[in-house]
Amino acid sequence: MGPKASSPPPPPRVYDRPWRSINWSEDGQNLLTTVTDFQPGNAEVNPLRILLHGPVGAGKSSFFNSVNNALQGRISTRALANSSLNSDKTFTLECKIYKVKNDRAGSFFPFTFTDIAGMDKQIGIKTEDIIQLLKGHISDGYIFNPLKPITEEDTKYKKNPILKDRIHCLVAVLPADTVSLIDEEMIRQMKEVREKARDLGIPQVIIMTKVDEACPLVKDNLEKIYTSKKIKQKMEECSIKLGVPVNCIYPVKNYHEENTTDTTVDILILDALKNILNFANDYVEDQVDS
Ligand SMILES: Nc1nc2c(ncn2[C@@H]2O[C@H](COP(=O)(O)OP(=O)(O)O)[C@@H](O)[C@H]2O)c(=O)[nH]1
Ligand SMILES: [Mg+2]
Repeated sequence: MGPKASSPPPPPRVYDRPWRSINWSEDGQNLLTTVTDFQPGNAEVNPLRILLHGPVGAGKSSFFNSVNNALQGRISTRALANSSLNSDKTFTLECKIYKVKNDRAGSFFPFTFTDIAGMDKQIGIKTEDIIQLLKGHISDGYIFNPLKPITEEDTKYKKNPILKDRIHCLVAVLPADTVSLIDEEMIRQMKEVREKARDLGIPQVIIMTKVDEACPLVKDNLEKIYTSKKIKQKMEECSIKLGVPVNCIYPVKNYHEENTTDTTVDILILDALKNILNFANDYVEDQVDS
């Protein structure tokens, strides 16, 4: 028997050098300090308001929980993450605002997350409702009714919102593993919200979740995230879908089944949070200047 014809080696799945630099051994503490010490530049706009939007199951609640875990240094479950994977129902249509407790200071961190139910053709929040939220018309506890348009008579409707009532950063949450499968109508709605935010000057970022599900190398070792070709490719896909530049996309792995916190997971979460806070703060300062 002669030698077997060898098939060409598979193309490498990693880049030689990471496309974003991170120091996995040192950045954790620095990031924690930066975020913990963060104070909005404008005392009248405290807390900064961050809106999470995206399809049901994208990992919005898990992202908030992950921020909470990274800042508390322990696992806690604040927002109810949906544990059923093929769930096609939203948990709630209530506009819920989440704060993170700052144990050291005995108070709350100067930002909030608004976690709304995913937009869904039948039962979710409509694009127009989200735009009202961006502009600051909707207070905490507002119950969205998909069958009934928002009315100015509702006690939770703010007729004349000011800068502090608005959303200061819009965060689109997309899952890396199934981004290709998200239905076109959902993407169209998300784009519409994003474009509206852009017209209002509100900064926008994408949190790309479930990097562990998208790339086995990353699942095995999260520190490989910025050298994985698969992850880069998924980020480009997210960028094209929503029209958000790649440098405003933060890939993360959320805490979802862990019992303890992990420095690498924390670093990615805190880095994303730090950037979101800086964008939100810049927006507020620009609005005051103009
Ligand atoms: N493997 C993995 N699963 C995740 C991640 N983020 C969220 N999940 C899971 O995805 C499901 C939906 O997450 P959830 O936060 O409820 O999504 P939401 O509907 O956008 O709030 C849950 O089962 C989570 O445990 C992640 O980064 N990696
Ligand atoms: Mg949720």
